[in-house]
Amino acid sequence: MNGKDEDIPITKITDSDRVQQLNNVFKEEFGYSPAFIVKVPGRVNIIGEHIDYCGYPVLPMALEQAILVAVGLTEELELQLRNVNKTYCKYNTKLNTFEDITIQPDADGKPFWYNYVLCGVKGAMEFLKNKITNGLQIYIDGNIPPASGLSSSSALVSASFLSFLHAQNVSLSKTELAALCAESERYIGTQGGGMDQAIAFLAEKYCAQYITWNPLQATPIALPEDAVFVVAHSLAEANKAATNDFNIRVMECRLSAKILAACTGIACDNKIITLSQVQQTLDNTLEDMVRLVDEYLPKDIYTKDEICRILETSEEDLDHSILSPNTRHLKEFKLRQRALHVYEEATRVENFRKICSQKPDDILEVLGSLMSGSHESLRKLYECSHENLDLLVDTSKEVGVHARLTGAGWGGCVVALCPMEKVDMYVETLVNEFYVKHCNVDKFVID
Ligand code: ADP
Ligand code: NG1
Ligand code: MG
Repeated sequence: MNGKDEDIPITKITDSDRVQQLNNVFKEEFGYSPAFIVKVPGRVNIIGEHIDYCGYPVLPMALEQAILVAVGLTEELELQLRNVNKTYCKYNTKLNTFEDITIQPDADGKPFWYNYVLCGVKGAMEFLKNKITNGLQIYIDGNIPPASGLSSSSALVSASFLSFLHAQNVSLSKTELAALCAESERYIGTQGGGMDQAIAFLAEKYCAQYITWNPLQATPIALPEDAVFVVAHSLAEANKAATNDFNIRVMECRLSAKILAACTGIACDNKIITLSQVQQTLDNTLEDMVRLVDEYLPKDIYTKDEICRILETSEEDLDHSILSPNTRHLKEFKLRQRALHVYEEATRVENFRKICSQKPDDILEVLGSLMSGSHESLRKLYECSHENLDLLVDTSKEVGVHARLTGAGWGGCVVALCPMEKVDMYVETLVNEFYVKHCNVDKFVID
């Protein structure tokens, strides 16, 4: 922790301070102490971006920053929400059935903060088939930077789901919780994979997790001891449910999978919607899949008409069997670029994992190059970067540090792999060359 302005005393707020404060504000508001407190961490994804929803493994690790939820039980079947951060308004609602819980954004299409809590509650009530015995009074304290690719949304959804379930005296395994929370978060409108909820429940201290799907599994990966993973904010926020950018990418991947399946002779009545299902069905390597993308998806842009022709389907069918409500109006899609990113990023994840266990002498350089490759692909093929993210990555490169955007992108954070002995120099460079020069920031808290 450093402070540029030496006069400002900066004290780190510990978890137990936060719990104490939360207990106090809960008691002030509701007149009694909470029955229990739930904590769910944010995460940084080391590598494997925008491939979880295509069925490919990812490599995230949990952060210290977390959502804390203090819960009290009521006989009345109602939900009362309060937030330590007063920019997040109070919210109360009756709890009837999960079907009654509507999750609507504001007039500008941006979700209300409490919609994420409602996702968790709706999902839990659906799982419980509306058989609930307690209402909840909830006080929330979060310190994961919101809308920054560090999974504040999933920590909030997952903490709400878990709080609700525990309040009804129901328990589930961690993998069941992760899968149900991933489904619940889709009520917000984004068709995400399950990475954020998986790491929220399956993280372990001091390692990343290699997360695989069907069945959901997490394998701890020890990262090099002389590496420091620095997370730096681009100072641009991006709420994923407020635009259709995220869902467009998910749909483009689904459409590419459908076309690759059709062109390689996989039966038309198949249920294939992910690029990994195509690979598995063909029993191909990832390299083979890159070649198939070149062969069968040669164009930069595909029109909806063209896609319908290739898939021998109607626009109506495409709209309802593949596309999400907020992407049905689109007339053009980028398929080659997105599929290429997915297969190559999946390859980078495999290589990253291999290198972590082989531990070659130049391990930091090799892992770093994979992270740089990931960013280039996200910038050029997936088009989900942001000028500030690119600037952070380029600034890092100038001092020999590899960095990449982490999370969905369009803003948020980068994660950099920095050799331990370079950390002070690296952080100072980011402060001077990015935050001061480009963002006019002159006060810092570096955690
Ligand atoms: P992220 O990359 O952080 O997951 P999302 O766009 O998916 O970003 O979700 C961010 C949204 O989650 C915020 O705009 C806010 O509505 C909600 N959120 C995050 N943290 C909190 C918090 N501490 N309290 C209330 N709402 C929060
Ligand atoms: P963020 O940026 O934290 O909201 C999203 C998705 C992940 C994953 C990443 C990109 C959700 C809840 N999260 O994360 O599943 O696809 O983008 O790798 O949809
Ligand atoms: Mg999110």
